[in-house]
Amino acid sequence: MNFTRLKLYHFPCTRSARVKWLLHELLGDDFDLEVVPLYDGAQYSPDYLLKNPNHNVPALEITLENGESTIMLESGAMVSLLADLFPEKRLAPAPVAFSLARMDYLQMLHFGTTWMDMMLWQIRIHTHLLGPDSDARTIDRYKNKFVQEVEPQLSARLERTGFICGDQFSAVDCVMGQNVLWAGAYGLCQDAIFSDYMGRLSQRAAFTSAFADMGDFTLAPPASKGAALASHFSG
Ligand SMILES: N[C@@H](CCC(=O)N[C@@H](CS)C(=O)NCC(=O)O)C(=O)O
Repeated sequence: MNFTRLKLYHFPCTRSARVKWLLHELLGDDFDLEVVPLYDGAQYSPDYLLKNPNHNVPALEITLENGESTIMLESGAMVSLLADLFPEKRLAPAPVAFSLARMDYLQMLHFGTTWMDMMLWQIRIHTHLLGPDSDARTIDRYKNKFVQEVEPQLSARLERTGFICGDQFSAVDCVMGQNVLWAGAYGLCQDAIFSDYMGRLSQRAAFTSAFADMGDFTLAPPASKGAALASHFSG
């Protein structure tokens, strides 16, 4: 079975930008995009909850060749699947026999979408989304952990090679690039090594396309909507 069309449910600069960026790398503009206005609470509409009970973006709608469609959730899984589906684009080491390159690629893809993501998410919700439930100690704890444990690991890689998994751009960089932008918005990843990395990434046409909507994003929901969303918005 193959697929005939892809549609991404997206909100600017969020985790769905990882997938949007990779789709631009793989398909140019030949995919569908629907913005889900998160700060209006559109992710809680009954229609959207049927697609994604986790009320978040990204969601990837995959139209199959028999005309049916299916929905995939989780940005890390999407990046992994999509990069493998287009081997000719060479954005992922092939999943064949054991290879150190594939091992490292999967490790960093999951590190970016789980461990790093968890810290950035805690910092984000406690800084901008939880209102009176926010806890400054949680922000400090995860900022310190990020600076002491995550940044040195990424820096060490970027001192050796131009991209996270070597001298060649890979799908992992769509995750890490978005994470570094996210971290930067919270005062992290400030060393020159990260701005140089972002400089290299931002030269890519697909990066420009993926973040062309950056101006539509604000870190905090508009004040009028923030309080209503705070009780259930997950970041
Ligand atoms: N683990 C999920 C997390 C997705 C996620 O939480 N997305 C946020 C934006 S970055 C969202 O849509 N939040 C809206 C909400 O929870 O109401 C993934 O990586 O796809």
